Amino acid sequence: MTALTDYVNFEKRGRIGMIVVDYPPVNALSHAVRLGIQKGIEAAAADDAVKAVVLLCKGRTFFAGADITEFGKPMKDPGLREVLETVEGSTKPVVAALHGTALGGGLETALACHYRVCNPTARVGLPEVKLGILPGAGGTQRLPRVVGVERALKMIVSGDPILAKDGLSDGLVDEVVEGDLTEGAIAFAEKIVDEGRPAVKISERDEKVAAARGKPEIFENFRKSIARKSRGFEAPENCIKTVEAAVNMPFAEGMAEERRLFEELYVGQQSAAQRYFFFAERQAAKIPDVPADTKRRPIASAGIIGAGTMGGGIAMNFANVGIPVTLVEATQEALDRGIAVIAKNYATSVSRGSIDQATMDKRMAQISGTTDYAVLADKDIVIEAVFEEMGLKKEIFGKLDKVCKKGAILASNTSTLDVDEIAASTSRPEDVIGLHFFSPANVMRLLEIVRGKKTAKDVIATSMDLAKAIRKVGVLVGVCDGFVGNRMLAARGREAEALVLEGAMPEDVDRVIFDFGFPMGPFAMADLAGLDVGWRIRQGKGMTSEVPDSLCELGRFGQKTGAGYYKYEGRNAVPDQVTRDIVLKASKNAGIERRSIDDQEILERCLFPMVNEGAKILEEGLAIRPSDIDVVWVYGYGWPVYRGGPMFWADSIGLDKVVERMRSFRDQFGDQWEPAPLLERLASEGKGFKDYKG
Ligand code: 3H9
Repeated sequence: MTALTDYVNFEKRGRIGMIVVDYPPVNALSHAVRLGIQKGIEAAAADDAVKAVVLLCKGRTFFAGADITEFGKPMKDPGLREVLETVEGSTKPVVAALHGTALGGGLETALACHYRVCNPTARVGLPEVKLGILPGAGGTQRLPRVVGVERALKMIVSGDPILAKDGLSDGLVDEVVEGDLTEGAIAFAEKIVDEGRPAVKISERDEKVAAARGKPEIFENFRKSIARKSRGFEAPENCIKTVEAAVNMPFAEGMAEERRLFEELYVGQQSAAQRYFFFAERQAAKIPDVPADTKRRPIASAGIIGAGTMGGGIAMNFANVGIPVTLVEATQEALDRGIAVIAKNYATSVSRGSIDQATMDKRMAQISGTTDYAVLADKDIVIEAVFEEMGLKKEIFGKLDKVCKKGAILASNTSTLDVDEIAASTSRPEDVIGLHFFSPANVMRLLEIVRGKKTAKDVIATSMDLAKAIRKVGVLVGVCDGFVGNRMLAARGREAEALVLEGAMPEDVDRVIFDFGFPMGPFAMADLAGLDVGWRIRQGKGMTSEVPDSLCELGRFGQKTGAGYYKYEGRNAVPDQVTRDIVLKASKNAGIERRSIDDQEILERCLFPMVNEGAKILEEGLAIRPSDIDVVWVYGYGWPVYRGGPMFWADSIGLDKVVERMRSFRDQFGDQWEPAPLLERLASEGKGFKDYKG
């Protein structure tokens, strides 16, 4: 065995040379790894006894891609493109042995090899688009030559991986190894040598790209099919252009075009934001005072109180990953209704082809229902998902305290209420935590995990793991009104309403927020959530807000009643004269002379209060880091990931500029615009939230 670099060794097994990479945790293609691969190919070339080469990785995966931590710094030679040129240029056949997830530069490396074998669970994909870039080491030119243009487009533009073995018939892999992968790869290499098979270069294949030549409609149709989903993103269009280049240009020119389009994205703001977000998401899982090795409580069964929209959606998350879940309702009728809604949701997925009937049946079989709390006695976790009323929640937690076994996690899906007060209605506040799901709970990725004053560390650690297990992204937050997400949303909502009183119409505000990249603006969102919810909360607090109150008094509760701020033609929101009249009257009643408000002011007045509220949340220690707030907003509210999140976005503007604008708004509109001390301080020191250390 020869060490080529710190992480790459060269070994020989008879006629087969082996380049063995071991760079935990995911064998990212860092400088030392790239150099090692290159040296390995050179070592094989120099050794007459070596007739073929196997490239394999130790640990949990084949290369997971380029080393993202090297991005944004000067790239040290050799670059991945050069290394892969060396690999493909080897006259001795190179066999890649795939396991785990061969992603991005990892799959590109495999495609530069002359043959590929995999184990049955290996997955391959080009997820670069999710980082705001495109595969920049030949992936866009080689993949279409293997799997065909349409399939390659789908893989490159969605970034979603596929099972490697599903590419067997296309030659994406040449053999699936059922037993030991290393032995299987060596045996395959031996076979190639025995049969005298050549070093096959994918770059020299033309058949599959030629099939799409002269058919621009393939690309036009594809563009149309992704238009809605890719709105605002720059990378998907560049990805498509690279595949067009693969079809219309010789390989070398296509590679140059790939490089040009890659560079264009790589130096852009969107890619900086998306790369930041990649690490932000992973960072959120780390809780400074909860050690990584904290012993978890086992979660093998769950109970949900309330089979309404939230309860049903939450139950689906458990059923989807095979955890049996029991719904508890006050009446049999409500229970039947709730379970019927779940069945209908799954049936829709079946009719859309996203799951098959057998999967639906398997998931439904995990879901049971009862009206009897006693059934909760043996559940590992119980999540309360009834409506937002403290009295009711306390009563339920009192009951759970009596019924649930020792060590069970007692969670509330509250979106605003004081988790400590709820916990105090039990004799075991250390077992109580907030698990705030976002609607629709079976779809939205965010889970705000609300830590009470007494919540035990193992309950926190278990909840963070649970989030991952049910395919959510958990963010730990502290107790305050609305927690992180809804508290910042309220700040935006207040200003949106003020803008409407001053001169904008709801559709003006919504358009600006939509164009910024959100899926919808605050008023369309309020219509979707139901205006009656806020109305009831205001009534409870003795508060009024003329425009939404007037809409509710007319029975306009939003989409579900066919009208709210907008009237609805199907799901289409149409601006409505009734709303306009209410708005004009409200302005008049408030003694406001309406004025024309430009888009920039709308944007800043909606989003700067969120940044300010975020700063206060950090000061109060209710979020661990600014990037956690960004994760909440991207996964919970559809903040466009290509703008990183509110805190990253504020940094990208410059906090000094944000503060300056806020001061001018303060002079115009009052003290609610006073910048938070943390924001002031960072701005005056020329820093950003990125420099905040808690
Ligand atoms: C690319 O390839 C560009 C080329 O086309 C062109 C070049 C010219 N680099 O996610 P996990 C870290 S772009 C550096 O928690 P899992 C991650 O931060 C790349 N670090 O594990 C974390 O660190 P920590 C295209 C990376 O099991 C740790 O590894 N490839 C990289 O849930 C564990 O990660 C991608 O976009 C990386 N490439 O999931 C793939 N990847 O422990 C990105 C991970 O300090 N990676 N880390 O928090 C993934 O999708 C997942 O990590 C993976 C494992 C599925 C591999």
